[in-house]
Amino acid sequence: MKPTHCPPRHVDWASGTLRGEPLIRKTTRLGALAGVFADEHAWRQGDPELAVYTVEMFDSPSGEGELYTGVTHLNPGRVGDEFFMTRGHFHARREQGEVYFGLRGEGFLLLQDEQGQTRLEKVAAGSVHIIPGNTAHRLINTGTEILSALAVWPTTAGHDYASLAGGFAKRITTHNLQLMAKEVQNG
Ligand code: PAN
Ligand code: ZN
Repeated sequence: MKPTHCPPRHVDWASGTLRGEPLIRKTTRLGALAGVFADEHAWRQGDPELAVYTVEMFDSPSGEGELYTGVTHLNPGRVGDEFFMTRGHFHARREQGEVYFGLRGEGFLLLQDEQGQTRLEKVAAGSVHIIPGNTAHRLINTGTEILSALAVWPTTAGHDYASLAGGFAKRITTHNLQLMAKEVQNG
């Protein structure tokens, strides 16, 4: 007897494009990222409608034990001398972790614990990033192409953006074509 099967959902590994239902898509534009970039003047000069990143994810049942799967597509670009990045967050359920997989482009995953200690992991096609619980996370695109990363996380994790409203303790900028990492206080 032939095995019966359900058609699976699908990810195109090269581009991160997801196929399958139900799919949710959300684009975050420059105008929504108030307070995220250090150079407020440069941020105000930018086009508020400019797409910075899009998250595509398979919707999942909410509830303990369920998982979301989604891809973040982070465009290349800068605000002043700082690279485009996601807003970044702790999970509302602090103890819950997440796994990111680099698909294309190049950049960093910035991790920060509750004591404010930061660390950077290089993101590129094939990189695997195990984000422990109690750790805030932000993607930064330091390349010239779209940075795409697949993520899997508990549907109960939620997002706590407010705890880092003052900013992460590290910023990645460019100066004379050189990448710079700068430790900062209160963003
Ligand atoms: C990701 C992020 C996604 C967008 O799916 O939500 O990269 O970043 P912000 O939520 O910080 O805007 C994730 O980490 N989910 O938990
Ligand atoms: Zn997360």
